[in-house]
Amino acid sequence: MSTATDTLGLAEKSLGELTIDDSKGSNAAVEQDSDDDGEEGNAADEGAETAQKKKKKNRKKNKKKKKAAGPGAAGQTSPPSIPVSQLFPNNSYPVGQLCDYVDDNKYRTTSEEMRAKDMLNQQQLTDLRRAAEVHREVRQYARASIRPGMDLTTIAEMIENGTRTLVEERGFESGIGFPTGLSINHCAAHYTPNAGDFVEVQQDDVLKVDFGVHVNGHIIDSAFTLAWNDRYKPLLDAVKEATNTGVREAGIDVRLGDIGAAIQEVMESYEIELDGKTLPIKPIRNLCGHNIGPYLIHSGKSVPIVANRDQTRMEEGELYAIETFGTTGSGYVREEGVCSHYAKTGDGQPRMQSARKVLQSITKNFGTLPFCRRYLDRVGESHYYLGLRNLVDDGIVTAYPPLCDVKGSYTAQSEHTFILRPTVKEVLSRGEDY
Ligand code: HZT
Ligand code: MN
Ligand code: MN
Repeated sequence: MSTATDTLGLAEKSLGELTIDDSKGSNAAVEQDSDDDGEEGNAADEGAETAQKKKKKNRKKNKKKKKAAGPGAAGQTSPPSIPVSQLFPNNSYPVGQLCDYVDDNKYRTTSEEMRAKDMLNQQQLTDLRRAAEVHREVRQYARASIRPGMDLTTIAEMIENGTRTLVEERGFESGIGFPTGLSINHCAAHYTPNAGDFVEVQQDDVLKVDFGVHVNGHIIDSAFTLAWNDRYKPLLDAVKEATNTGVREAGIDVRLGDIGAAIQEVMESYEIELDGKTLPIKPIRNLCGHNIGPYLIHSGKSVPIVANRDQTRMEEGELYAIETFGTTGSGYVREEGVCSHYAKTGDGQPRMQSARKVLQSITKNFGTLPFCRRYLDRVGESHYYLGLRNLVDDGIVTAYPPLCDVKGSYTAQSEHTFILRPTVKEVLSRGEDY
C-alpha cells in the first residue's frame, strides 16, 4: 500500500484515487514485502528501547519476520504484527475511495450544511478507517499466504490472529467483527471450521474469504474469492465487477431494488467454460448485502443482487456492505451442514442451566456481534452445545448455518463496506487488491 494519510483535511484523495482495476486477478498472487531481514524497530523507537522490546525483537528475528522500510502500511511485518494505530499515528488513517454524489444530490459535495453535518461523525469515520486498514493489511497477508493443502483452521487463525493484533483487540472497544467465513465451492457463505474440522483447501477449489473488523462497534465487512486454477477467472471477475457496479450505483435516495437490477445485469453478462461446457454465471438470488449498525452486522435493510420491487431507499449516514455472489449452479442457496456461526439477536432468561451459562459468556464476550463455536472454545466454554441449541430454539440466539448451492457447482463472492456521508460516498474497504 502506498497511500496518503490525511484524514481530516480536504485533500481526501489517497485510496480514492485508486482506479477500480481488476487486472491483477484473484489468484493468491504472491506480493511479498521487500526483504529486509535485519532490524525491526522504527527509527522513533530506537532511542528508548526497553529490555522487553529487545526480547520481542529477538523473538521476531527467530520467526524470520520481514518488514519493509517506510511509513504506513509499507512498514507492516509479515506475518502482520504492528498495530495500525502505530503505523498511522494521530488517528490519521487512509481515507477510503471517495465518490461524489450524482443527479439531485450533486449539491452535497459543496453544501455548507452537509459539510457541517459531516464534521459531527468524525470519530465514527476514524474508527471505520482504522478497521478498514486492518482489513487491508490482514487480507494482503492472507492472499499471499493461503495455499492449497492448508487446513481451514490454520487459515482462520492466521486471519483472526492478524486482526486481533493489528486492531489491538480490547473488550468491546476493538476486535473481530464476525467469524472468518471460509466457504468452498458450492458453499457460498457462513462456513468456518468448528473444533475437529480438518478440511483442507484443494488446488481446484474456489474459496471465499469473508472477515470482519470492528472499532467501537463500527464494523468493516469485506470479502474476496481465491482460486488457483485459472479456469475460474470469469467467475471471479463477474463478482468483482458486479460488486463494483452495486457500490457505484449506491447513494442517498437510491432504491435498493434498482441496485439489485444493476448487479444482476453485470453478473449475467458473464459465462464460464468448465470441462468443455459453457455455463451461465448467475447471481445467487436469495443472498444479499445489508446495512450495518453499531455492533449489528445486519441493521434491517437488505440489498438484493437481482432486480426486485423493493422501493426502500438508502439514506444519509447509513453504512452498507454490498456483497454479490455468482454461481455456476442454480442461483439459489439452502442451509446445509453443521452450523458454526451464531449471534445474540433476542433477550429473555432461559430456564436450562447450560443455556444460562453459555448466554452469560456470549453476552460478556460478544454482545450482539456474531461469534462461532471456536470463539466459545477459546474463552473457555465447553459442553455448551445443548445450551446453545436451547438459546436458538428460544429465539435468543440466531443460528447462521452454511449457505450452499447445488453440489458440484462453484460460487464466488466479492464484498465492500461503504458509508453514505452527508457530502460524499466513502468506500472504506477499497484497496489496491480489490
Ligand atoms: C450474519 C452472520 C454472520 C450477515 C451477510 C454476511 C457474511 O447473510 C441480511 C442480509 C456474519 C454476517 C451475517 F456471522 N449476513 N456478510 N458477511 N455474511 S446474512 C444477511 O445473514 S442478513 C444478509
Ligand atoms: Mn461478509
Ligand atoms: Mn456482509
